[in-house]
Amino acid sequence: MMTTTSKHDRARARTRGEQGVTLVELMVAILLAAILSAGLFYFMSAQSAVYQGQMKQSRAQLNLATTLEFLQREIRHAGYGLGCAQPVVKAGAQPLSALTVYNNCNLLTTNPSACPTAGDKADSFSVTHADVTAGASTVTALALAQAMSSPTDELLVAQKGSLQACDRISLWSPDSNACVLLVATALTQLTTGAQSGKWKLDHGAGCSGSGDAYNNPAWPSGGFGTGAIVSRIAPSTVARHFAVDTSVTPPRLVTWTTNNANPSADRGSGFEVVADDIEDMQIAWACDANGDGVISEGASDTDKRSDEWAANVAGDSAPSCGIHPVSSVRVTLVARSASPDPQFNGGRRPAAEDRPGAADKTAYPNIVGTYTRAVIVSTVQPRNVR
Ligand SMILES: [Ca+2]
Ligand SMILES: [Ca+2]
Ligand SMILES: [Ca+2]
Repeated sequence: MMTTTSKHDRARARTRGEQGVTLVELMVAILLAAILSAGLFYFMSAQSAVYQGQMKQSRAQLNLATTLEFLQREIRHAGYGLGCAQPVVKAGAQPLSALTVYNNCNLLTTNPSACPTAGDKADSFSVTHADVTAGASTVTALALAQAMSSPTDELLVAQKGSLQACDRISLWSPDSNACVLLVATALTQLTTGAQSGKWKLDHGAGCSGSGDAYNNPAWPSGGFGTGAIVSRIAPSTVARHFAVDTSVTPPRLVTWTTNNANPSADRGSGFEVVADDIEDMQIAWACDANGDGVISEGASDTDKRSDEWAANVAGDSAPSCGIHPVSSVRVTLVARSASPDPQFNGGRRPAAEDRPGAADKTAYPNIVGTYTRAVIVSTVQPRNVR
């Protein structure tokens, strides 16, 4: 009896649909679960992309900070041990300048004499300073015994002091603050004539070719008068060059040393990488050209073309510093992620100084997505560029 009743109840329950689920119910449940899972997955992957982007950004910023610190130290030391009161900062090339800015010129690949004077590419720069461990104690000051109105005039000093052939020397006029750097290729004591007893410092070819590279400096218009200071430069000085290597992907900041007038032709044993993933380096420099105690910078592009900063706007011309020293150098570095983010398509290299920005799709048309970037700007006061 019990068995009969139980079977009857189960049959009745099935008939009323009070137990189990139908196929339609099951499909609806699966569909809802799929929609929820997709939403969750989308949310998680979006969070992951944000996280990855933030990681790229912070890596780029760390890279920039350490790179900039290194460059600041090099620029602050520029001129140390040169014995020159005003080592040169300019757009052209001169071996052993304390600090030389090559605007829109890649020293890795371009002879500085062929550098354009205006443009929109990464800048390069060179610094020269004595090796700190070797010290600058070898600077020996002598006085010019007769005026030199041109570089081909004889260079005479009353004593030769500790000078030796092939020493590098600087010639500095305290009156005009003019300064040039030369190599004394030979020393000879004169035995006849009015200048008998004086020492003649040859400054032409010789000394394993280095004289050829050095001894053709741009001569100041007023020349050097009698009494101008002749200093022996610390022997460990060597010019160090910095440029963005764009021949690799991603671009990187590299450095190498040579005193050759064309650093691109002499990279010695190659170059060293200062930092990976550096897309742009821009250098602007300033002096108090009007001597009012303030370095002025224009607010508008038009004003920037006539202010006391050089290379801070497209189409700029350098201020006439005269006897006023270059007292500020502004470095801008742009770091770029090593790989583009496929989910990000609005990337641009930001504008910096005289270089306009550019969309990734213009600069790198074949990439999928665009890059993450970080920018750092810092102004450095060179200590020995007086
Ligand atoms: Ca520039
Ligand atoms: Ca001023
Ligand atoms: Ca300017």
